[in-house]
Amino acid sequence: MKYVNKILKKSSTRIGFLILLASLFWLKTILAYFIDFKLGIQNPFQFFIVLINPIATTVLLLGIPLYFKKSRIFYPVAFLVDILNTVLLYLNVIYYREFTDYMTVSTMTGYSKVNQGLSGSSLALTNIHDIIYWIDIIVVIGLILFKKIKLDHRPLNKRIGLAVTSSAVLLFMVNLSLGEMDRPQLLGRTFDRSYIVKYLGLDAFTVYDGAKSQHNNDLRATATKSELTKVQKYTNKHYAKPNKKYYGVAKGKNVIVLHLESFQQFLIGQKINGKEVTPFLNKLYKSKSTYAFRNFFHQVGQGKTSDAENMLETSTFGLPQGSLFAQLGSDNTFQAAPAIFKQRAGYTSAVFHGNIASFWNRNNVYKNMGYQNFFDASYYDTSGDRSLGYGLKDKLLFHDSIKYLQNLQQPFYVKFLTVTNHFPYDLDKEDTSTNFKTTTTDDDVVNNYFLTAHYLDQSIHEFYRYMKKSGLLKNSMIVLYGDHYGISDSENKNLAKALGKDPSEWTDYNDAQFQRVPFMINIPSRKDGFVSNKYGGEIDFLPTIMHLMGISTKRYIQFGTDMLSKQHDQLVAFRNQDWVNPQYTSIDNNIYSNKTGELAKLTKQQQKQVKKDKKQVNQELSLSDSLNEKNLLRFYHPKGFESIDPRKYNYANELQKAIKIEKRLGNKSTSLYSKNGNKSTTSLYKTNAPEIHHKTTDSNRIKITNPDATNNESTR
Ligand code: GP9
Ligand code: MN
Repeated sequence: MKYVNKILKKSSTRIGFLILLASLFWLKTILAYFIDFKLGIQNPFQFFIVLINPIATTVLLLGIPLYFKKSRIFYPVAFLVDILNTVLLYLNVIYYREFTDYMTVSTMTGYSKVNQGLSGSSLALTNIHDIIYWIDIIVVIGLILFKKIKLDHRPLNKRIGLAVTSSAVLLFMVNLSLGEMDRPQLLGRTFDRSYIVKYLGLDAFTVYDGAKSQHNNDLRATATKSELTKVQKYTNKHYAKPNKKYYGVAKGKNVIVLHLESFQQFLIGQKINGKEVTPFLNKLYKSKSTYAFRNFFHQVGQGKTSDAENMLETSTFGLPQGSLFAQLGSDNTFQAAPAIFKQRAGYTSAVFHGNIASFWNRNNVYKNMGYQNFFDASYYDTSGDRSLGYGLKDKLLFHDSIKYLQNLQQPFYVKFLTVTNHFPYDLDKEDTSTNFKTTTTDDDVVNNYFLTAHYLDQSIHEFYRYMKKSGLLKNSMIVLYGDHYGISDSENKNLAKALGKDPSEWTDYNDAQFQRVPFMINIPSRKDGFVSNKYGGEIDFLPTIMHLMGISTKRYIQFGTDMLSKQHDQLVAFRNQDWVNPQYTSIDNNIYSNKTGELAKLTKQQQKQVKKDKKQVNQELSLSDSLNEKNLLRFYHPKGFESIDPRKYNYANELQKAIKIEKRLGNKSTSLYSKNGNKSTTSLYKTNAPEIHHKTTDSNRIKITNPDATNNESTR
């Protein structure tokens, strides 16, 4: 009681009153963090950041009333700020219950295409404990009415306001640096909204998001159709017509994209201690049913996986900074693979990924792209040792996906996003195979990379065995690709050592050459496979695949060209404006000869060609940026393309929905399940994943959703 009286007395001064409001607001924010939101706190340091992150912005906001001398204004302003801030917190609590995500400014203002935000039905999401968000305000008002807290009418010195504001700013800077320490490039890359809330708090997230969407809106508002014409002029001229020999050879087949996380081309055929790192993929690479490319480059920027996905689905580039998925993906108009395949050839589409849906904003982007199904971490058991840093282990991802895959109508376009071969390449001992020993260099990243790549190879092999047994293989085209480098430039010298090369001779040129990733198109029904020397990159993926499927690309805006076409353009642009072509590699405008690996001595004629290439690289990157940043595709209506209404997409209860479709179609259903005489095919799947056979729930294990991204996140 004495203590309470003391607080009440202190609260009867203006500063004391603000401290009371601020402490109560801090307390309820923390309660929201732990009761309603899932921030995925991974270590004590993150716990500490979460505890302090509401302070700076609360002090900043509750410092505003200090600028008002008169108590008549001071107290109402203080309440207003506190109430508005509580409204923001509470709306997010309700929104989170429905969408497992935080409210963006465009959702609040009703601008968002993906979802309308809160509706009447959201009221159903209120909870009895929600009273904690409001009770403090009610109690404080009561205490004032009953004169337990007295109003302080003495005028305030304005300098106090300034002092409080500046301390809040300083505090925020400290908070931000702590966040960046744990999560480099936190704001630059915006992996996931939940990260910004975790490190900087809800207020900071809202302001940051508001500023970004204002910027996007400004850019879009200035957009004109003539800018679209410019883009179109370029892509029309650049179009490469299909090669008759390959056009439509995979018509009507399922398209199964296997995303090989952080997988570089040098792994193909690589032996360590006399053993192949990826024996199965090596076989596939050389198979007579595979069209493989040895000079295929990743072209991602800071958006890494999401940039690769964007290029694959749309044949437009990622952004010069940050991730297109995260920055524009919620509202942009896409004319992407799943929508095109559905509309032109009746394909069902699905993504299988054992990480949380909000990572890289996939939950929103996929809807705008027209993905019909998204099986994210919530569809899998990711507990205990079943998952690592970025989610469900690959062997389990494939194994546990069959029960969903088999109910989808064929032909389907599906994508499996693997995660185990991801920096820092952690793998549990139980998942390492006894007959493959990795290198023993001083660099554990390099040593472990071979182990996780080996594991990924086994996962793919198991999935292939299932595809063969279930009959899926012969009706499918399987496309495998590596999304980006796994070993960063800063570690390439250590890699060189592991590969028996001299690290002292390693140059920028070698770094660039190591940006090769696999691109293999395996069509088991074909016997005319090859390994091509043609140069290309991720931007070329979609036109190549479409032509194989027998779908013309002519009417779409795409920056890549079909790698099987005789007119294919072999100039490969990197996102930082470096480039390669079959003769040269340009790094920071230094031109290297691919023959010698040395700086090239160019004739006048060659100089002219190089200049032309450089111009084209800049042109295509900037046209792609203008297309995406200004959302120009909303003005473009290719023949027969029905625009996507993302609100019609919902990724809950996918299996039930698929079964309903099966039932409706009856004996016309083309799912694997129906084709198998309405019997499950899951028993055909054989995996040696130890996690299947035992159950462990070690709560100290790394939980998914909070990958520890440290030094490997630099981009080219
Ligand atoms: C996360 C996974 C990894 O879901 O796709 O993304 P990355 O860090 O490679 O961009
Ligand atoms: Mn990746």
